[in-house]
Amino acid sequence: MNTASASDSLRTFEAPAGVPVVDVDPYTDEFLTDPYDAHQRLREAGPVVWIPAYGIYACARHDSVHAVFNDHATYISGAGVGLANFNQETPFRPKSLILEADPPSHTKARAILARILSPKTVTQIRATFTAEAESLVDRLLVRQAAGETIDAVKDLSEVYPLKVFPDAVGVGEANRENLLLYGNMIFNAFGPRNERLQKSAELVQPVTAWIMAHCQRENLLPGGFGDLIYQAADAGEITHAEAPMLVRSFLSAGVDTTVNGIGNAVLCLANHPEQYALLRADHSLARPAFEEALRFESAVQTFFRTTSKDTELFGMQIPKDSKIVLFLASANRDERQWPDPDRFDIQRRPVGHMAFGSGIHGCVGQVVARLEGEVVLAALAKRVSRIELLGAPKRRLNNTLRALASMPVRLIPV
Ligand code: 4IA
Repeated sequence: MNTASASDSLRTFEAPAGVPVVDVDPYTDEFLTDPYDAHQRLREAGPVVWIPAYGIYACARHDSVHAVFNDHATYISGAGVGLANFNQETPFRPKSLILEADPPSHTKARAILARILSPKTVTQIRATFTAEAESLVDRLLVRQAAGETIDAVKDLSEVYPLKVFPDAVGVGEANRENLLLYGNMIFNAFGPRNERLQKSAELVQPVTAWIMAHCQRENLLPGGFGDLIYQAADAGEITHAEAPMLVRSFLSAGVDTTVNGIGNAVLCLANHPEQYALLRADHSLARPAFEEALRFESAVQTFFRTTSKDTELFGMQIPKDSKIVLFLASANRDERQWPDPDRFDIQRRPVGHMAFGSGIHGCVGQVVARLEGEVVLAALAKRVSRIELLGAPKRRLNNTLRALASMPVRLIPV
């Protein structure tokens, strides 16, 4: 039912009485390339609307996105957080023990991941993450001085998370790029079964065995985040069969998100040189600048919930087992929430943005994600006086991620 794709263009789903209809397809190239006008249309139509092409409810305002995220008993995750309804179709992979789960099982998995990805962990890894960011930017400047053109995606925003995060998890150096192929497929799979998903699934096929192998204890270095999961299994908190599944969550959620969070942030700063100048003048703006970039160009654009019962949301009746898409990136540009929302302003403190979600499923890795973003922007601020785009950045269209394929730049050294 809900797997209708743009190719079924003649087929639409009849709107429930009283719910405003917005006739958009959030999965076309046009929408994904520049979603912001369509987001505004969705917000204008009301807090809860109907998208006939997929037969789904949608929330695009900050208040309605927040309300759904914060009522996890009514709006569940266990039926999947993408378009597919796992009550009606088989998940494409075994369900995540944390993402696609509800209390009480979610609570147990969450507690373990939250302990591993804690503020205390950040204090332990901060020096290493900072040093890696600084040495990467140094190496880029050396290569550039030798005549190379630097690509801020291929050479920076992909390289940095692929170094520090698998190091922290305890994944060996070889073939880490597989994690990017895997992430691209996972995030496409939250959308419809369109050509974009098919292509990424074909590309990931040969690396699936590598991913699954790196969820196993024997392929995880002692003391890393992955090993800590197995230690939790040794302590009886989860079973040894559950451990590789929680490691899989690190490998699914921990790379493509920060790759694009950092890529989007660098692009925002390149596009807004006066904001980069502010960062240059005050390096303590690195963290708020990353936060504002998350608001302005949210790496994760959409997530779904499924109703566990008949309910009412902002006056709209929603039947049990309905899918609701939440436009996080639209909530983050809602003029009802943010003054001048289309202005990228690193001095804004965008507390309450939805880029990490909200409520019991709010990003469990956010302290590590923020650390990565902060130290990369701070390393640039120290060594680079200006970031010049050498050509139009290219997007990597993905059903869920606001992703970049390439961004040729000149980094003007200090
Ligand atoms: C998982 C929301 C996104 C970052 C995410 C993707 C996959 C998983 C969790 C979160 O596999 O558990």
